[in-house]
Amino acid sequence: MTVLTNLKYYYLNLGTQGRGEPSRLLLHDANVSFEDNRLEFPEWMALKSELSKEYPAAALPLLKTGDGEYYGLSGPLMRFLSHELGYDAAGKKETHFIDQIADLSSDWLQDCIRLFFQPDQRDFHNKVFKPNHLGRMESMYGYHADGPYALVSDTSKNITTATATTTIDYKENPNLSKFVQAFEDRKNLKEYIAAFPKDEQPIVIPLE
Ligand SMILES: N[C@@H](CCC(=O)N[C@@H](CS)C(=O)NCC(=O)O)C(=O)O
Repeated sequence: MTVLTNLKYYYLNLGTQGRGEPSRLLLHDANVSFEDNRLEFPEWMALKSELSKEYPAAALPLLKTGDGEYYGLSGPLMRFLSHELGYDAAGKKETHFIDQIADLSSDWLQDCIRLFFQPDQRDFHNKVFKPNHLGRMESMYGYHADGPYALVSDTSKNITTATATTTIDYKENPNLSKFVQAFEDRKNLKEYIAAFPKDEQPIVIPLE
């Protein structure tokens, strides 16, 4: 078991948007303290060239543990942390179900991230991609009808879904609504989520 002490977490300075927030939420949920480094792009480029040997994946998010090891990329890092923190699903079938949600969440996030670079595509995104992603999640979170969590009982891998960069119409998506409410009420997350900025604007990254 890796000792999760003296943790240094790295992601771009994108507020709650992008791929950085799920692991932050997981660490907060587990009450694990960490140094939260929100990097400007040039800072990341400097770190990236410094780490080229130790961390060939060379992308964020990234966690450095107290023993000097690097663990990165949103899905693999969530799986690693979930395992180390004892949040794993109980069996193969449950693990597979959660993995499917993680995969769909990643697709959703990627479509949202594309909008950082192509904000003019937002109408198309809202009309075509967003309903598709919402429909998939609504179906996954409705499968175990006793919800509110993906597997009924709570497990951290729900966290990826909770932070997809979008707004949700809760009337149209009752299963997701139930999940988000339960998630936001979690003991160690309540205060943290309540302090999220209320006026966060969609990220726009101009192409050089
Ligand atoms: N599939 C990876 C994607 C990683 C990725 O592309 N991260 C972006 C930030 S969201 C990044 O590091 N961009 C800067 C770079 O590639 O140097 C994940 O889910 O973490």
